[in-house]
Amino acid sequence: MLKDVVISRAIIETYFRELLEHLNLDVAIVGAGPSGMVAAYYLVKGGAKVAIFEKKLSTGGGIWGGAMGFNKIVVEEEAKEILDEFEVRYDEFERGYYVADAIEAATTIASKTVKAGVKIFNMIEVEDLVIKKNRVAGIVINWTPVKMTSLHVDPLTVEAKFVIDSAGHGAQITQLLEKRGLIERVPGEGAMWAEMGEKLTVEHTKEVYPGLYVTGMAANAVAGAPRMGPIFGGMFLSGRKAALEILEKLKK
Ligand code: 48F
Repeated sequence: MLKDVVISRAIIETYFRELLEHLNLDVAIVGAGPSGMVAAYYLVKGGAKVAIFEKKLSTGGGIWGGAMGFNKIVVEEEAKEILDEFEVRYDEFERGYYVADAIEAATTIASKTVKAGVKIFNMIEVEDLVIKKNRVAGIVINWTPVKMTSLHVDPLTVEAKFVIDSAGHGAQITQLLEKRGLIERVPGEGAMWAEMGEKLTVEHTKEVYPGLYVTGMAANAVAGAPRMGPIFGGMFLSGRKAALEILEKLKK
C-alpha cells in the first residue's frame, strides 16, 4: 500500500539533504542556459564541486526555441567538437555550418550535465552576490515564486570560491557590481553581427571581478559586443573556456 506521507518524506528529505550538501561550492553557476551547463559539465569533469541555480522550471535557456520558434540551432566548425562531446546529433548544412535539433540539444546537454555530477536547482533565483574583502564569495538565493509575487521574504546564501554569471542577455548578475560602483559600465549587447559576436563572446569570457566570471550572452553584454542570434558555438566555447580557466585557478 502506498503511503502519501512517505512520498512527501522522500522528496523533502532528499531535496534538503542535497541543498545542504551544496551550500559550500567550488563554483556556483547562475543560469542553466547553454553556456552555464557547458561550464558546469567541464568543471565537474575536472573535479570541481558545482551547482547551477536556475530561476525557471526548465533548463536550456534560449536553446529550446531555436530562432523565432523554429526549433533548430546552428553551430560553427570550432564548436562542433562540443556537440560531439555531449553526443548531440547534427547535420552539415553547408561547409562549416552544422544544424542540430533544439529539443535534442536542450535535453541532451542537460542530461549529460546532470549525469556528469552537476546538481541543478531549478525555481531558485539568484538575487544578489556575497562580496567580502573585494572578492565575490557566493550567491544570495530566493524561491522564484517569492520573487514573482514580490513577497517580503529574506533570502539564503551559498558560499562559492567562484561564481559564474551565465544568466544570459543583459548580464544581470554582473550589473549588481556595476550598480555598486565596483566595475565599469556594462554596455549591453550591440546590433546583430554573428561572426564578430561569436568571436568577442569567447574572447570576453573572463573573470570580470575577483571571484566572478561571465559566460555566454553575459560575457557579450559586458563586452558590448554584437548579438549573434541563433548560432550557439560561442555559448558552448565560452562555457568551456570559463571552466578550464577556473579549474586552473582552483589548483592554486
Ligand atoms: O539566456 P541563456 O540561454 O544564456 P546563455 O548561456 O545563452 C544564450 C543563448 O541561449 C541565446 C543566444 C546566443 O545563441 O542569444 O539566447 O548566455 O540562459 C540563461 C539562463 O539563466 C537563467 C535564465 O532563466 C536562463 O535559463 N537566469 C537568468 N537570470 C537568473 C537566472 C537569475 N537571477 N537566477 C537564476 N537564473
